[in-house]
Amino acid sequence: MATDSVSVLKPAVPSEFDQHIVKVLRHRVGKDERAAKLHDWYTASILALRDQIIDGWFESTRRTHDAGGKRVYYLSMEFLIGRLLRDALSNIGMTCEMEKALAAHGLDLAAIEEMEPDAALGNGGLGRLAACFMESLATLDIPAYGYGIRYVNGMFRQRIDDGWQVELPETWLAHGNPWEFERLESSYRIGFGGEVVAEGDGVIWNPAEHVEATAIDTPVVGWRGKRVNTLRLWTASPLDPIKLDAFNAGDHFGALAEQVRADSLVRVLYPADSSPAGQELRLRQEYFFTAASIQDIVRRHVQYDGDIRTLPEKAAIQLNDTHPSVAVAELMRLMVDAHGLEFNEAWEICKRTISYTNHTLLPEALESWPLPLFERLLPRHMQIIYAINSRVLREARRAGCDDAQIAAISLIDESGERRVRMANLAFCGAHSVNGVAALHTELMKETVFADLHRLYPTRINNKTNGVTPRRWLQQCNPGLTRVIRDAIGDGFLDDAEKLIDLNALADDVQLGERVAEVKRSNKVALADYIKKTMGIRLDPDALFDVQIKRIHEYKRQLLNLIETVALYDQIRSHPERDWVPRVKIFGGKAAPSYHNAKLVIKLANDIARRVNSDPSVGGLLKVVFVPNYNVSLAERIIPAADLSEQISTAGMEASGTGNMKFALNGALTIGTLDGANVEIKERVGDDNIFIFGLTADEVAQKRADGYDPREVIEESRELSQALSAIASGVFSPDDPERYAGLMGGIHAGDWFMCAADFDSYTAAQRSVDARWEDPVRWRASAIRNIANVGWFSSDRTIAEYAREIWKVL
Ligand code: 26V
Repeated sequence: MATDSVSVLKPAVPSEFDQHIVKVLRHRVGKDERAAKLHDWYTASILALRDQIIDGWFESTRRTHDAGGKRVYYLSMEFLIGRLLRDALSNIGMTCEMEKALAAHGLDLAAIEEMEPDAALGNGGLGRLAACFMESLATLDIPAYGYGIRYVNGMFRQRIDDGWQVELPETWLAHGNPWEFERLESSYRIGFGGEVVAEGDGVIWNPAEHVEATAIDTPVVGWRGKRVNTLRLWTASPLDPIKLDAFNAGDHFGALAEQVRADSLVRVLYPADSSPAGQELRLRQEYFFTAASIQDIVRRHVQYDGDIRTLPEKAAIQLNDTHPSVAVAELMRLMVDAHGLEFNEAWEICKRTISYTNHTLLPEALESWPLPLFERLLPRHMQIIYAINSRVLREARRAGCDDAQIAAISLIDESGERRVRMANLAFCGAHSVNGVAALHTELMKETVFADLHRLYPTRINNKTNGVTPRRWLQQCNPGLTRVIRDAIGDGFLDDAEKLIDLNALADDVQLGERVAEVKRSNKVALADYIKKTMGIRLDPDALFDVQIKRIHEYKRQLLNLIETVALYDQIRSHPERDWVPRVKIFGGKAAPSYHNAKLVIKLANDIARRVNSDPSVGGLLKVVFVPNYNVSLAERIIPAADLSEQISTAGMEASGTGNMKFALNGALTIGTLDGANVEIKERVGDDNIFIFGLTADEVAQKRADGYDPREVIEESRELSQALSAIASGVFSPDDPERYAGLMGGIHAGDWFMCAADFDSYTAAQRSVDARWEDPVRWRASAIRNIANVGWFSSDRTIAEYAREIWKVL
């Protein structure tokens, strides 16, 4: 039988594609079939596939050029792409062909796929959103460029040593990157520092230093290969790689200083999504990639159109958060200094071209730069920002703003050491400012941007986030995709909202069984992986309860852990009860400098060690912290989840996108009314989601009223027991004081409302148990989740941006 199946796959005559792979292997990789290692085949496969993609790429560019169409430019410090092979194969419809071609050489596509390193050029949600958007832009046939930085070291690799996070550099480029093309002809000089001098009517900026930005392009294939867009990442090199005179004089390091300075710009992704990295290098990175991108956009436009004034008709520039907000000043600088436009005219063109997305309201996360640093690094931009500010503040005064309102609107924060506010700069320089979920957008209007919103009441709008159903359903969960196709046909592959047809079948017991079978086999696959990599054995029939995301206090992994301890305690005290067997799965990275987040990781591991080795819970509870959570792990874990934990303190998670991926894969959500959870609830229906806890308004009210967590803790026996167990060292006998501070924080102020929401959370967990005990209802709920979250496709999100902001659809 086995021989038969191989002979079916092994064609007598090699396919054209197979021949092409072999040719590539020989001529471009430089190996013959007999000498080739798995990695050589991996490189050859991607290069051969890339050859198939390139023609579509040229064709897409030509089409846009001929049509004189408007292009979208998505500027983002982060693109969290993950792997590309399966995505490109599946979108271009060549998965089977590749499988057959590789099988002809005794190779397995899945093994080849595993060789690809994750392109982890992002921290989390914001970067992954940019990656989903790139795919949807190509899918919707919208001409677009993504602009970012080609970091040599992306997100760090996380190792867990004795329960503690250790950060290691990730060298994703170590074996080359077969996807990319270096574009030496697309290079720009980027200046820093120096001075601004008057010249004729205008001024010129004489930077003290320069680096060269060079484009490196990666093709992005849309669904069914309709369009191939470009992800253009910048790398840096010195104008003068070695100062020979210095070298010859014996100063070998000094001779290479410029090389080192350039390298450092693209060396690492800042891993802090816990507080904006205030370092000069970060501002240099921001200006470096923004200036290169804006210059590239302007050059392309002027080359084809001849007139900078028509830029808004041909280019829509979207700023992914404030990291590229210096684009406002750079575009103004090019128009005024290089193209001789009058300031006011340039300002109107700038606003019509640029739009800005806000991704967080947390005040400590809003970027601002010390004014002296900004002025030293970007003296001309500082002047331009002052000029913009004076216009905006005069406008505000005319509109009747008082001093407090003027101070809030100002691009310069004058409250302490003076700082440049990047969010205000982006807000003022853009015609559209959007939030990423309905609740988030309303809170933007009421909180951080209240005064700017009063001045420009039509600027803020909402674009609820989405995720690409290709990667997050079809590719990561082929089993479920097959079941859905059998149930409702293929329409949902092209339009995720057609999943809605599953509603009519939600109570179909047979469909429920098929969905459950797929879920179980995904759980078996995950359990195998965890057994192999961590040595922990999981019961695939237990409820897989998953919280995977960056570790952050507002995301409340701690609430989940406290509940885990309480549950552990309950199981031990009442072994006679019918407990639902649970596996609590955690994963996520902590910013290296974020002390409490790192402590939460240690706590998860301490609890896991204790619980997993306690025979008295007898397999009813297992706790796993999966190391090095990344896109590829998400693709394994999400299809295997029964329960999705989306439990942030209400008002603090702008949207969340993991929440959408889980629901799309048939997990039920336990969550607060925060971010996009609110809209998920509206769509899946109250009966198919477990909502608990304070609302955003209640959180704000409670904080204003002077909330005292001690009262809540005293009233809840379960909570106080769990807190004191953790605080007294039950899980850290080697260092009983380890969690005293963390638990003290809950008693002292409980900013994130873990205590306040605890009882409501445990109650919701017990209703999860009750639903699990009724598999028919659980499955019907899972189907209703899948059916109703097609709206959270990034195709829908991008179509909204395209119609309402960019005006390209
Ligand atoms: C920064 C900080 C700094 C200080 C304290 C907390 C905090 C939290 C997050 C950040 C990063 C801000 C930008 C960001 O990554 N936002 C995420 O964007 C996603 C895509 O829109 C969205 O789904 C997440 O809810 C949002 O946190």
